[in-house]
Amino acid sequence: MLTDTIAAISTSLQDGAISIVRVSGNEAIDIVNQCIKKDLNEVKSHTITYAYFIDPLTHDTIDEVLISVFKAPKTYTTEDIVEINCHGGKYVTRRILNTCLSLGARLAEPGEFTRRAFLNGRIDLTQAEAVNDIIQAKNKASASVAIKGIKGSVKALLEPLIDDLLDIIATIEVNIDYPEYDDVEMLTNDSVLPHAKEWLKEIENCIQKSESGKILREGIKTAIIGKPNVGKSSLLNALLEEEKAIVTDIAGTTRDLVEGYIQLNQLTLNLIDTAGIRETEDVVEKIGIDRSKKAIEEATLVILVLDASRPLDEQDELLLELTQDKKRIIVYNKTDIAPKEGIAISAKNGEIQPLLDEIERLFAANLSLIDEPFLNNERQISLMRKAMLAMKQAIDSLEMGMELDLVTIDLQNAYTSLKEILGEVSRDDLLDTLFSNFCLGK
Ligand SMILES: Nc1nc2c(ncn2[C@@H]2O[C@H](COP(=O)(O)OP(=O)(O)OP(=O)(O)O)[C@@H](O)[C@H]2O)c(=O)[nH]1
Ligand SMILES: [Mg+2]
Repeated sequence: MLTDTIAAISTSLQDGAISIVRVSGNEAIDIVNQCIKKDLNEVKSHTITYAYFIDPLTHDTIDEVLISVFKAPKTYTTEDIVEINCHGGKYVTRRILNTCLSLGARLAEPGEFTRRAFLNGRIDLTQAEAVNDIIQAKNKASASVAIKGIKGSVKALLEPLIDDLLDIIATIEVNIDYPEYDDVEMLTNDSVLPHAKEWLKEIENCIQKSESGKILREGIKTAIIGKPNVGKSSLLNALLEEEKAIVTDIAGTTRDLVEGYIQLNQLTLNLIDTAGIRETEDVVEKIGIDRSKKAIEEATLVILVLDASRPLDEQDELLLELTQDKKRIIVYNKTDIAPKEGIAISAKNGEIQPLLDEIERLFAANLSLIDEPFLNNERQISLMRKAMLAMKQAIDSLEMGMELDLVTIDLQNAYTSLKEILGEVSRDDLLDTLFSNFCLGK
């Protein structure tokens, strides 16, 4: 599969100033050579050549193009790559692609260029993932994590651990296989145990940081809750600075979840306005309330809105109780008509700064993590958790005085999980799923 030449449109397919058709593989230069009056074999690598792109069958001139030539091995895929920059019309771009296909290139699958970069060993799997992350990045934090990922931050983070582990595993194996070999240190449970404990600490620390980093990248799931009419929808609108949710003085206005997202400096909030929670006979409202309860469960942050102009009642108390184990902010709304101590806002007048300050304060610790290396996605984190379990198992076995040749099985498992993060042990079906999320031409 890796020997054929692939082609795809690498820019998004709409009329624009420039589009790029990318061709990668052994035949890339020969294929494009058939469409221009110049010889790309003669041009220096990593240079741009001006040409007319001609359909070799009909001899029609299709477009005036700039052709970038990247000769193996220092290229994105490590193969020869030719990129044709054409005028960005859909018709012309497609025609250039189709000409390359008719000359023997195969249409690339989504992510196939990056997959080749990985399979050809130029990047590890976490770097390949980061390529997709940078395309998907919605805020400064996710973009900055992604670019670090592309530079190989995860590999740099894991390599010392992987090397140490391998070192001990190898030594144990030598001890077992060549007991007479006295050049190599003789390990015992007591000498391995402190290492294993240290590794476990590093692994746990890494998981914890990675979880906190996830919030920065993906945004904070924030549910606005409160009993009917306290001003939840007004608050959502004030946060979004638009009249997204309907606001009335009728209790039970919001019956479904209304969503929106905002950017607070470096934090992204994925907001959900919920139906006011109270006991009700109304079927539609009941469904809305069930959803609100679910929204509380799923939220990372709960903003509990209380009405400052009315005394707290048992519904407020119930909500205070329902949310007590969540990361939450209790705000008093309508303080324009009833001043109040605490986080006091007036959603109606757009006076919500105290709430914004509190959100930033709550997540300051996450923000300070931004410059530290951590794992970049659920796939990586769950493999790290596997490594953690294996390491705990190893520690248990060591403490129970099991033979070292049994303990190495756990150490090996931890080692394999770490290698799997980098894609050095990988399964084809997993790779298929991973790369199918990529854009065409990437
Ligand atoms: N004075 C004052 N009135 C407010 C404020 N915020 C909201 N209101 C009013 O309170 C009423 C209810 O506001 P909503 O935003 O619809 O309240 P809600 O919590 O979404 O209500 P439900 O969707 O029914 O649960 C409306 O009449 C708003 O104009 C505020 O800060 N001050
Ligand atoms: Mg509402």
